[in-house]
Amino acid sequence: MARKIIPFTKPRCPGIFCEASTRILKEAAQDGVKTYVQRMEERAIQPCLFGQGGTCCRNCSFGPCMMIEDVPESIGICGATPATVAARNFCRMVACGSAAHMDHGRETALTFLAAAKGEAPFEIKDEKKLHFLAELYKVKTEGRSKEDIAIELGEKVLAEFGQQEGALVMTTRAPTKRQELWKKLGVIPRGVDREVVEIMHRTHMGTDQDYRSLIFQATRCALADGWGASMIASELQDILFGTPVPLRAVVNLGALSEDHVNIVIHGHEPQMPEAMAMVAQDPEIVAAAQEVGAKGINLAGVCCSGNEVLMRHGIAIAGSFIQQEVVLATGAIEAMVVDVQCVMQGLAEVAKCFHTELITTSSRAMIEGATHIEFDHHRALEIARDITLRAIGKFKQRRRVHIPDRKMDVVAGFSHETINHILGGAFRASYRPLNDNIINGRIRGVGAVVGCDSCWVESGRVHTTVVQELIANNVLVLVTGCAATACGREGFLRPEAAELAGPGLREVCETVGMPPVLHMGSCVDNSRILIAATEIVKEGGLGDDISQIPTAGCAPEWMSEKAIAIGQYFVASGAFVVFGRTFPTTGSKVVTDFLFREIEELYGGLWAVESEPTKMAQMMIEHIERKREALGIQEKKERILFDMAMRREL
Ligand code: MSK
Repeated sequence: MARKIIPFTKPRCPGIFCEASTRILKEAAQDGVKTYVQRMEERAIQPCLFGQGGTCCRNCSFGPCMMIEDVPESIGICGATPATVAARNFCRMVACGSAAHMDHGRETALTFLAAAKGEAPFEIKDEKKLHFLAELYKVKTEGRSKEDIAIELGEKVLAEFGQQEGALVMTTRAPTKRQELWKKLGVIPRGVDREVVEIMHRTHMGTDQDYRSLIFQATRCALADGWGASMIASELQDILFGTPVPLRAVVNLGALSEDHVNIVIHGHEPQMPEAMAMVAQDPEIVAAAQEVGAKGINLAGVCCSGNEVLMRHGIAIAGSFIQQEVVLATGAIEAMVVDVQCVMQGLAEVAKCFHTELITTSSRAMIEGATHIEFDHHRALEIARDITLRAIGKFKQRRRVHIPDRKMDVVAGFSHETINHILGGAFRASYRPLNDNIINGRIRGVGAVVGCDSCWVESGRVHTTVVQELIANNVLVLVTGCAATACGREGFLRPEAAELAGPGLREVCETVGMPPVLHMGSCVDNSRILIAATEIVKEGGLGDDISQIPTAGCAPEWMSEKAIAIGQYFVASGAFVVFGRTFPTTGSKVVTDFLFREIEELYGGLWAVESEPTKMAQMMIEHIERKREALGIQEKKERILFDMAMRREL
């Protein structure tokens, strides 16, 4: 049956900044393929303002109760105020976002343990980090094999998920002053899962009704994410799959190959992608691909699965979150293999328009219309092999293929350990040069640009405008997630991008040969930014807490609940965090004022919202300059050029 032609008018959807993606979306529309662009156009109902501002309560069947804060009689039937409802909804977003990272962390710990016991086909790659974590978790290392150490470490880490009392071990990595503050405020997370359960309980009808108390628990939960589950995930993944070091790769649709079997991995947990990467090199598999007329297997990533394998193997990223349907619409994908988070349900319909097999691999994330092949880390390679052979079997069914000639070189994989080495050298790894350059003003500060890309803005442009403004003002930028991919597409992750930086930052980047925008990984790897900030504090000269160092963060195109959890743990760690376009509590001035102002008195960090990217960057720069002023380093010290007379005098 011929498919209906869907116009590509996009009055509501601003589309993607990347011209190649827009072209593919247009072609797909002409072929009757429906993507997020048409779904936006076809939606008869506009976003609900109550829902958007957080003042719609549907936690019991008295409601839904929609509220307007300035109208006195506009409260819930139970008496709940707009502030209570907005805080509850905010809490639930934090709980859901944190839970996603927590389940990711748990899955990683289970794989780690299985690998240590020889029950999964992965091995310990970073022994140094294993020993570091063992010491942190008080696991004896002397005279023990790495597997033995890893088993005890894995068990201790897993126990933290169900822990009821005490404190998560990773929180002890924060600056001492920050830990003391958290202790005083009572927000140190007691266990990973407990904090999510407590939010769900507190937000049940008729339970916690004080917005400050609710946000207190949201903070404890978010810290269990950033300084708990996410950090556990990043660190154990590094031990198992290798700590990233900078490597060259490419990003964007042009990474797909016309003469290879293209398999795209999409989602978040790196176990399946790692197994797929191992199998793709297997000579038998390559021979099987050649038998059907392909040159071999081309593995490419989407979203954070892509970031994970990009920074460990140099495997290309075909697209960010917003490009996931575009990748399929090239007609060049034999299989898209997905696990958890950020996988659009619309993929199933798009895949049906082509020969592509959409394969789900996690029982926690099933999609109607997809093939389900459950991933089991014990049989990781066997399953990866099955999936790859299925993809090979699809190669001859290809019809129209259009791979845009558009890809960009990137240098990715800046773990906080790498920053240590790249700035301090191989033998004297240290954050000292970074701190010194911040103190002398060559680098004004550090900005983090993270998070998703959005359908409500010209996707990618907001990220890159913020980044361009920051680096032009000598702010070193750290990126993760889909923001990193957007920056990669536009060439910001290359050392050559130093040309766009202000003179101070440019000088530093050119001296060490690094880009002014450092790719630090996936969503869980925002925990690497926490560690990098802590290292700056520990190195000295820039205060004794994260709230004092000249830093600011933003998620210009955020869309997921994980972004809210991430933002809240950064704020609770002392950072200034700006979100783009919308913020989920704006229906309540009371709660928004608390998060945008009062919270700074408690944690030294605060939230803000700003849609215009240049203004967003300026807000971050102003915050950075305020911090410099407070530290007494606001003036760039003049470089003294020694003439002969001065040298003689010396
Ligand atoms: S994948 S949470 S769209 S960054 Fe981590 Fe991208 Fe946002 Fe998902």
